[in-house]
Amino acid sequence: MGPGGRTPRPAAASLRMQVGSQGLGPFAKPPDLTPEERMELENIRRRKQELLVEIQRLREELSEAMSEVEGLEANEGSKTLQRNRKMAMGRKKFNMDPKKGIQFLVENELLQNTPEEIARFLYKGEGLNKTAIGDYLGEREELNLAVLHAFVDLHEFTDLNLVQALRQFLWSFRLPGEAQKIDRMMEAFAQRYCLCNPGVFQSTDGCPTCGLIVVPSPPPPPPSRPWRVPGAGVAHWALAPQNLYDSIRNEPFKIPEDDGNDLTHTFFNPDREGWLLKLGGRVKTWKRRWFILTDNCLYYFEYTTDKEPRGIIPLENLSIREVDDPRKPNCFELYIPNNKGQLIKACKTEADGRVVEGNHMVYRISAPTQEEKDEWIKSIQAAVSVDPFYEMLAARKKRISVKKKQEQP
Ligand code: 4IP
Repeated sequence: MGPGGRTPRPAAASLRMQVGSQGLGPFAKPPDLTPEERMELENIRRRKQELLVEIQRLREELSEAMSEVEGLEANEGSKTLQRNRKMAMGRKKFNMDPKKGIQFLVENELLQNTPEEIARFLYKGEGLNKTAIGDYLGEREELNLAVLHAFVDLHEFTDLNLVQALRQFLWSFRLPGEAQKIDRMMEAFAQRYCLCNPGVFQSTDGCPTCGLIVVPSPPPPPPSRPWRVPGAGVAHWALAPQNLYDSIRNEPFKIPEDDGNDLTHTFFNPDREGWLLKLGGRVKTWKRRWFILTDNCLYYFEYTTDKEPRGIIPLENLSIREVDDPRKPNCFELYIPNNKGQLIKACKTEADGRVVEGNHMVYRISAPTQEEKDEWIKSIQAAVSVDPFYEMLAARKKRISVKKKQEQP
């Protein structure tokens, strides 16, 4: 028995019972408590009060942190937006006056003022007019000459025959009209071609580039005797006359013109575009294709100047992942999550012009650099996750949380 003849019981347990049965509100009838219990009750009330104050302080801190984060995000978002706007402005300026455009981009810290970086910017060519690129590369100033060489070095001509290499080169810009400029560019091309294909010519003089450029239509059938170019070394398969002849006959060597109707205009302002290597579906060959990401679809073309895409991959229901490939670097794949043997819905144009369904379980793609791979993955992920319903929900959620915060005392 305890004092007053009452059975002692643990104070906390007794309080829990009383709290449970009567509550401890200000108007609750004071229960019949021992002095220790009263003291403990007082302590609990004080502690409760302290906790409430602490909770309030934490709420305020949290809300401050949240608005700081939101502010930062909004700031980041507007910085990116501003940067993109300036970039678009720089491209427009470049298309009107290449030198001023580059100057603008450099001054606004959107481009580093080195021949390599400028060359990379021109080679990517996003939103740039190819005539303007050609004009810039043809200039005689020291910087332009260095950019020209860095630009040519970005082309990979290994194991291409001369016509294929020249086609690739001439599709990356429009050749200016001035003879001296053409000479400089062809000289740079010949140097690069010889470097990528050692042994094909003894010197760049032997590389008959200009001869090919002036060929307006398929040349006459080649003579049966071995083909010799003045100054050239031992005849090489890449220059076998039949090979060159066939290549030009199959696709006349026409230098593309800026007809104001190329893809830059048709696929206006795409999310991303650039050269990538794509692995075939059934037949596993790697093809270099010009990819354009726009409207939640990935289009690929043989040349940047093609009017029709070779293939179209709608990105709906697809996911993207990085993969290692033993043959190609910087690979990623488009795939169907939880795939049970389906093919990806896509279409492509066969060589005979028929449009058929694609044969891919996955699209394996290799980017030229790690950086470009990351950029493609980011852009495709962003394109895939843009769902109007999701966007609407997210906006609604945000509105509700802001309202709640405002209502809080
Ligand atoms: C082709 O190999 C190309 O890689 C095609 O790519 C590819 O079609 C074909 O895939 C593949 O057989 P060859 O040119 O060596 O025959 P592209 O159309 O870009 O030229 P995809 O569907 O990748 O476009 P299959 O699935 O048709 O075999």
